[in-house]
Amino acid sequence: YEERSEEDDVFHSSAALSDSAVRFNVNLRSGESGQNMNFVLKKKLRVWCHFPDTGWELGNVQSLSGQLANIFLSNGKISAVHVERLLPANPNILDGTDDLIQLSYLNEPSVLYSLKRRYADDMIYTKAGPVLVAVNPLKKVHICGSDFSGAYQHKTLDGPHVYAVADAAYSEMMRDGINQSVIISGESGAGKTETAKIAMQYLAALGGCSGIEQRLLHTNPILEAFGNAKTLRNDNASRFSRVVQRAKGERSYHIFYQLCAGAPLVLKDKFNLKSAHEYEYLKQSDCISISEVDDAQMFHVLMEAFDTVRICKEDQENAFAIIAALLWLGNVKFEVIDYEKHVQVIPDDGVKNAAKLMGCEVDQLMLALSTRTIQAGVDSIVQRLTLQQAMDTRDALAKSIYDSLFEWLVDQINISLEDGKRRAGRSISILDIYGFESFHNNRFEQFCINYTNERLQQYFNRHLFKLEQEEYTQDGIDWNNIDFIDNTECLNLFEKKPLGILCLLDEESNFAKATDLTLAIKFQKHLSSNPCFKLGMDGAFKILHYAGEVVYDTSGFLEKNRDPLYSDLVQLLQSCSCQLLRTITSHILNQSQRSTRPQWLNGADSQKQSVGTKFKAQMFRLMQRLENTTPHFIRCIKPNRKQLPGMFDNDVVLEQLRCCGVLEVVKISRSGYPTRITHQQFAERYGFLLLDNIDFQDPLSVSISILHQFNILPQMYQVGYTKLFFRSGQACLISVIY
Ligand code: AD9
Ligand code: MG
Repeated sequence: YEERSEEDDVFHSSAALSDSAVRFNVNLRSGESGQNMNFVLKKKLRVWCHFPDTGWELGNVQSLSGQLANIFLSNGKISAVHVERLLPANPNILDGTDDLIQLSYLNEPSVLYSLKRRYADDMIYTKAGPVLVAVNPLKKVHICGSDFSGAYQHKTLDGPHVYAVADAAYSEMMRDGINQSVIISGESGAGKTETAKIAMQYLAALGGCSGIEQRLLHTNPILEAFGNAKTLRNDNASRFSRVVQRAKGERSYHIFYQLCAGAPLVLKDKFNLKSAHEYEYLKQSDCISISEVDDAQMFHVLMEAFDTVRICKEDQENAFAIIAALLWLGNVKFEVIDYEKHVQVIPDDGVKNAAKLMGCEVDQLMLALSTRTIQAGVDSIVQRLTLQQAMDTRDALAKSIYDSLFEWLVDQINISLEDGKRRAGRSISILDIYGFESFHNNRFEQFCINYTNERLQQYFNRHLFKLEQEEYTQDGIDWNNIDFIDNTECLNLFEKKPLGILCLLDEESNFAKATDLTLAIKFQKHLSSNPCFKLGMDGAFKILHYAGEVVYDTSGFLEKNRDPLYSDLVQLLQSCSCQLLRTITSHILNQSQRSTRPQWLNGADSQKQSVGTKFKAQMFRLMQRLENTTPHFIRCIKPNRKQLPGMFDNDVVLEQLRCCGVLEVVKISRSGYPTRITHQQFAERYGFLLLDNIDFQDPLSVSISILHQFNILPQMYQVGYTKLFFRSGQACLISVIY
């Protein structure tokens, strides 16, 4: 820090109450993002003081004495604080500003304070330059509905809102003829799915009430019943792969409980349906109900949605029958029959009801679940399964059927929405995915979820930091790069060939004798040099994600990645009399005929791509789709970890703001040049306004002359090699010139 020399005396005396000022160049590292802040510290200045125990507190400078400042805190106390623990606060007039780029001082406490102030008044949306920040209210707030959407549509309201984002996407699509996307990100429970629904409501309202829009909205209860589940972080989490197993206190997909609770008597009789407590797949995690959620009522909502979306009654009933079959499948038990722990299926209600609902003979199902046929040349050998193998086989069958059912449902919804017409044209995509998760115990599911979030963060960084700054430097304008947390290294850890986690996992999955331990050893051997990887205890490993460190337990990784479905089962599925089951699983047969799997898995086994590889391919397709759109970003923030309304936990919020680089986004948009136009276009559009009748040859000179003629302040633009770059807000300046 640098003191003004002529005022030395004043500072070093105890004469604290001077009006003098001192310029500080504070580099305060609070957590991840260091904050260089150049400001003049003087009496009465509103400042943020950092206390190690309580965090940031607001106060006013009362006096200065050397490196210490006496601060009159907002709680009435006076405290002597080292100058390095101070940051300038914004004048009250900026309290609750709706765009963070307005803040005179951009630092973490100021951003946090702004969000908190607004949140206290139920203003959950705030702009951070081009990004909309949405803090989850965890209660009903009256800022949505037709009055509000109408007001945004007619531009009588224009404050930050999901409606404004959806409206911008729509207008840009119409204006530029380019596909748009609304990309919603945030941790699990941060409010992505609710936000996506609000965006959909707005777009549906724009389209009117002519049918398809309403049908589109009704797809939500269906997708949520089959795609969402209660987790420890969110009662309605968008999740996957949890049909057969999950952590204590979590639930499987809502549909299972809804069916048990709400199915009409006819269906209950037909499926021999019991209460959810009686099914192993449901009761194993000690959580059957969700407080304040009535599963029976939700089942009725679901049936109504099915009707609205025009899924026919027969398909609905067949889908429910498959759900019931899965519940019974989970109750299939085995008994060990020899010293080698080979098993046979116990012929009880479980297997009988499952077979009946699937439409196959009980004996057939019993055989398929307890044996495997191996092809050895022209001969086939039937091998009995061990207990573990048999249970894995049963679970793989259940997962595979559920997965197929979900895909089929999505297809049906799409077919219904198409109304028999192929709708080609421009589109707005809304992306809502499962959010970043870190539990005490993290497994393959969390690994996949967090990998997805890492990819999405990369997309966010690329668009808001990389591409933006690259364009400045390429066009040769003055620009000091703004740092952001680049997660390329972490993505490399996952995706690098041949030594990234996904490749190594596939390689190990191909060895018959591989175990969780050999996998952990392989990781250690090849990944230790990556700074985002650390080996943990007992086969666990740590990944340093953009959103924090997560410890993963390798147990089950290999099995879940292979997810094998033996051909005995594929054939069984194809011979079932349940038509829907045959339809939805036919793709599994096709896959198994096409694929090339290693020798040891060959023979009669179904040969699918590994789960990790399939997942990565889906991720790449998704990114490719997004690349062809103009993105609009919404960052959802969780105000606390307890899912409680009205509780704004500074640390929890700050951590999320840091991880996703909100402060840096604001910095870039404040000092950056969001509006740009090529010299060519600018000259063509505005050249005729030039008073001097000089016959300029090059568009660059024309552009500069126009700017000079209209006295545009030099700090408002920069002239690049190919384009003019304007500061934020200068788009209107261009139209004023016009
Ligand atoms: V996950 O990654 O799918 O686990 P999301 O999707 O981010 O997660 P979700 O939208 O499901 O979270 O929100 C969690 C809960 O917060 C909801 O069930 C609501 O109870 C609550 N929530 C979220 N957004 C709003 C809102 N705009 N208004 C009221 C909300 N409540
Ligand atoms: Mg969700």
